[in-house]
Amino acid sequence: MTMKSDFIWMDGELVPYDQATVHVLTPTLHYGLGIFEGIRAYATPKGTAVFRLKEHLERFLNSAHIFGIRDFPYSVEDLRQAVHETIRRNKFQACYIRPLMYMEGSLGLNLDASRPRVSIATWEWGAYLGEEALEKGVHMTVSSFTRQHINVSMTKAKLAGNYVNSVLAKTLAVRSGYDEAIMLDPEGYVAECTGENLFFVRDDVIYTPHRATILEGITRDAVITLARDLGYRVVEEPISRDQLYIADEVFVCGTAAEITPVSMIDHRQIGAGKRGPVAEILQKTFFQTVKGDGKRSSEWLDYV
Ligand code: PPE
Repeated sequence: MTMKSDFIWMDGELVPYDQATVHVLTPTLHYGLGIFEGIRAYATPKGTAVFRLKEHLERFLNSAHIFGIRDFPYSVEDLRQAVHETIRRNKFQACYIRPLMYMEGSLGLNLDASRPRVSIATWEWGAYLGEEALEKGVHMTVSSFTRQHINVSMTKAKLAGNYVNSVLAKTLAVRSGYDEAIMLDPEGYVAECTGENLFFVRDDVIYTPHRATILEGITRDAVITLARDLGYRVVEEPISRDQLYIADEVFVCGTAAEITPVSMIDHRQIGAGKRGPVAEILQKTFFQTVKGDGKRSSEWLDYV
């Protein structure tokens, strides 16, 4: 993956890619004091459209609020215009969008010692777990690392520092030969993956962990909505790892991962060991929607 683009938006200005730098003493580099978003824009017959841009930017501001940032300098509408401008100037038809809030000022563990700055980068990003994975599915393992306790960090905020936990789990999983890690919450229930939310299907009912310990994924919300539109019953409740082992299907979703089936968990085949019919219809409906040809497209697409 190359993350190259012509320009990166930095506090109101489009800066050439090579000049979009920060100082080594930026507090964010030392303490992980950052907030980010991951958003995708898709090519549609009516031009480039950003998927659920408003919801992503609202979550960005909510993350700052949870973290305790006072006087955040931009509104959702300011950032929406900035995202549009960044995509237009980079001439992307489809891209990934990465807004980042980082702190500038003195080093110090008091958040009030520094002030928030915002950048928005865009790049072309293909299938997160590989193109083949969308059809064949991936092999996951249940991580020995526990997802953060809700009073250790705060999972509703997309805090940069929270991702150390994800990096530990993902790196160990990949070095051990798996594609991705499933993380359990401190009580031992299934929470989410390192960068995706998780679903399973049993007897045509779709299950997903309730919101308490997870990032409230916007793709997760889209999958629940599309599944209900298709007539499926979707249940949000505590889930144990062995429920996954005996599921008919397991799949994960996220902005980067879109909808990716899981074929094996901890060397146990899941269902038929490939993409199942529920994941397939949801993938089809999801891709139709983001490309402008779904019942929910007008509600969820923001044309650039
Ligand atoms: N859980 C986690 C921990 C997570 O990071 C993501 C997104 C999700 C769930 C799904 O949320 P949503 O994108 O709103 O559906 N992960 C982002 C970062 C991935 C990365 O490797 O960086 C993403 O998909 O953009």
